[in-house]
Amino acid sequence: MERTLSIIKPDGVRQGVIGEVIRRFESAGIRIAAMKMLQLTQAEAEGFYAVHRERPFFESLTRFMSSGPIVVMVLEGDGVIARNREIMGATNPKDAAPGTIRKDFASSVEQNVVHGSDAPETARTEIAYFFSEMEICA
Ligand code: IDP
Repeated sequence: MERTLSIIKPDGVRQGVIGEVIRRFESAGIRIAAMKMLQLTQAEAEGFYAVHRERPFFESLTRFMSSGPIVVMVLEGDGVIARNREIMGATNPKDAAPGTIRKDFASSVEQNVVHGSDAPETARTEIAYFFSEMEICA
């Protein structure tokens, strides 16, 4: 069974769409195997997004990601990495398909409500960034 890391970003929490985002995952038959709410420091956000450190938006992105509480979840299901990214929609809400979370709730390419791992190896690293194996429910 595949696992992926999902984050409801600070803009999603501020908009009050935690429940709506979770509803979309559960309606798609995706199981939530772990969940918690926390606020990242900027250093922790930089650690999480380390692959983007050379990008021009890195400073702004990590400031945004540490600007308020987030909800982090481990999602589980067959092909959940790709299915989660379909439910999320394209990074830029302007390019996101109708009915996706980003199309419906994102305000910009940066403030785009949700994060989802993009591949099995990234999923493993990202899950381990937030959860110990004991915190993940079988
Ligand atoms: P993804 O979240 O759809 O996988 P990535 O390209 O991995 O997209 O980018 C990570 C995050 O960085 C995005 O979700 C978004 O918040 C932010 N980001 C990506 N591209 C830009 C940009 O051009 N300007 C500002 N922020 C960006």
